[in-house]
Amino acid sequence: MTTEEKNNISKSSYNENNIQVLEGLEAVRKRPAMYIGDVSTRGLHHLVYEVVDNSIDEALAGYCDTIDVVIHEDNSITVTDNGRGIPTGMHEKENKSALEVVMTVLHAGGKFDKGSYKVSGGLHGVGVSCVNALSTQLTATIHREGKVFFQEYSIGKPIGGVKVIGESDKTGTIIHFKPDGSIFNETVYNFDVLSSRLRELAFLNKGITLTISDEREKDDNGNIRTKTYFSENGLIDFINYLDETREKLMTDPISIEGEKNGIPVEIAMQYNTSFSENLHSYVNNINTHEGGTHLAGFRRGLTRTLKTYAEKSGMTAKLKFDISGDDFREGLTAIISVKVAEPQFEGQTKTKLGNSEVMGSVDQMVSEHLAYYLEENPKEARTIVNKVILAATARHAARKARELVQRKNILSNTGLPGKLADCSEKDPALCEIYLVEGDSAGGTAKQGRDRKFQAILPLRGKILNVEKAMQHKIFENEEIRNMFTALGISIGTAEDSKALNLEKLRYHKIIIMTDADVDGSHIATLLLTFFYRYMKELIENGYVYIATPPLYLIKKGNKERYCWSEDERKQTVQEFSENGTEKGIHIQRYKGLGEMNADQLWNTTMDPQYRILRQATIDNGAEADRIFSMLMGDEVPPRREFIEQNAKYANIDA
Ligand code: 0RA
Repeated sequence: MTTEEKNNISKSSYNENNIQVLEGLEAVRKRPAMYIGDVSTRGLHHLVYEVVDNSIDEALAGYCDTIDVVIHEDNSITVTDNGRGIPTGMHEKENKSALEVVMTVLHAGGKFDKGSYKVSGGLHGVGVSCVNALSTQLTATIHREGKVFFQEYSIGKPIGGVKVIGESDKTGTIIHFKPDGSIFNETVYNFDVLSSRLRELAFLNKGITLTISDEREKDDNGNIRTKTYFSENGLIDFINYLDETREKLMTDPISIEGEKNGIPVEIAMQYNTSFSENLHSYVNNINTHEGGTHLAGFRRGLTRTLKTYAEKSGMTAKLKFDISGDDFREGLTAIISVKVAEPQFEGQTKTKLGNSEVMGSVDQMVSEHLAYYLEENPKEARTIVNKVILAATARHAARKARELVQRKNILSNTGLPGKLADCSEKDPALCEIYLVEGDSAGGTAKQGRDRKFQAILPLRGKILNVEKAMQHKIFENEEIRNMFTALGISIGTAEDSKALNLEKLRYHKIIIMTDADVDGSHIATLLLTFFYRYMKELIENGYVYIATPPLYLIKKGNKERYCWSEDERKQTVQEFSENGTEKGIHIQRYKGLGEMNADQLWNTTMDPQYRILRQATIDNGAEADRIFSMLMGDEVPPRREFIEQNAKYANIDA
């Protein structure tokens, strides 16, 4: 169904009788993925965002400054705000209370809000009625006009009318809902995922206090896990947060804020000594992963303004080669946030802004404000231009190195790396490649694999830390070149990674297999960082996985069992114990892949029937970016703290 068709349904259901109204929400239950993306953990979390977005709208309208989210023990959710409260009076057209209309009619959310246009509103902007349709139970409690109003619903249908259940001197809306387990295949909420979205919302909407608490997690004193987010300076704070472990080139980020041709534009940017570009763009608080016209406008304005300034300053007069657009963004961290009344989202994941009018607005905003900033801050301006010259010089060297490598490859005419043990199957959709730590484990994997569809590429020791290396070093690195060649993707720049030629990709499962120890997980992180920076599309398309070798083999007599966690180990030991004694139980801790023979490795880690693969996903691009730069950067304390707090990858939810 197209957006237009969806709008038609909502329009007709809005104007016509009850039966059609119910049909609207039936459609949501029939095809939930159409409305909230999917019915996996992503869709589950989406329900919370949908409700919170309504409160954010109320805050953006100027009536609300506090939003609380609670995860309850049964994985139901409460969202509370101190806004005006959803109106409860009679809605004439529908002949029922406005509250009931908001809660039961598709897309009815902003219908009464005449003055301000609705800017927030979830990835799909479907409204709280969708959440209602997909919940076994939902209650709305409204503090308004001195009273407390209440209505309850089940799978989108009201159970009784709106009741007055008390008096109140406050205003606000409290929505409590329990996602329907017959719709969602995952019903357990992840604190970190919600928490990081609320943090993002706090940065994107300064002045709002957002709190999340998790009643499932209590400390020894019975205190529940809670986090509160508030940002006074918005995007400037966001940039400082993202660049916490990077070495900054300016004392304060550049901040651009205003409205152009009726489009509110907010930008903050900072240069650092790293070599990567970290642009994050938002439309109506939604992360536009695939970019679009606002990002294009930013790039244009930035390039033109900096180029003009650099030429005028004479600093680039002696350069013997051209400066490319990319050079202006090396080591740049920037957030672009725009508000668009009727956004058109395009692209594979509907996260690319299509509205052409936005390009000019952002371009003009950047040009005007940045030109002014450069004139007013000559010291910072010189620093930026010097960074751009450095980037251009390095890129020039990198291109030479790359050309040399590619020429060598053509001359040697091998095609695939010598260390690759390829599979016989040719259909990429059926092929897997294991990237294995070390030649010895690589050898075992070669023996253990199913050579029909599993290829093995052993990697020697630690691969290059791409966070800290200049590009030409990356292209000269043999392990990295082998990976590109084996995957069938030509070596490109970080910029190219946004347009990888996935048709040439030779395997649709790329499986990182490292030892189950600290070094192993460091190598896995290095590889994930590499994919994140240079082949992000592979992660976005769900092609990247982490293998999980077992931690223990427990034997007693002829019984044996592999265990993947401490809990499993304890449970197995208990099970194998006889008369309360652990005598005769043998526990082997697998520290490395090398301790397993080929059969064991196949049985536990490579056989599709039994292995556990963890798929690498990016939930929150900005947060992933910060975490990678922290994990791979120079500062030890934040890294140690992160590793201590997170057993594995938090938002890079591998
Ligand atoms: C429509 C009109 C008015 C408030 C809201 C909607 C509203 C919706 C939500 C959803 C979550 N929290 C909310 N808070 C407010 C205001 C009508 C008026 O008082 O004039």
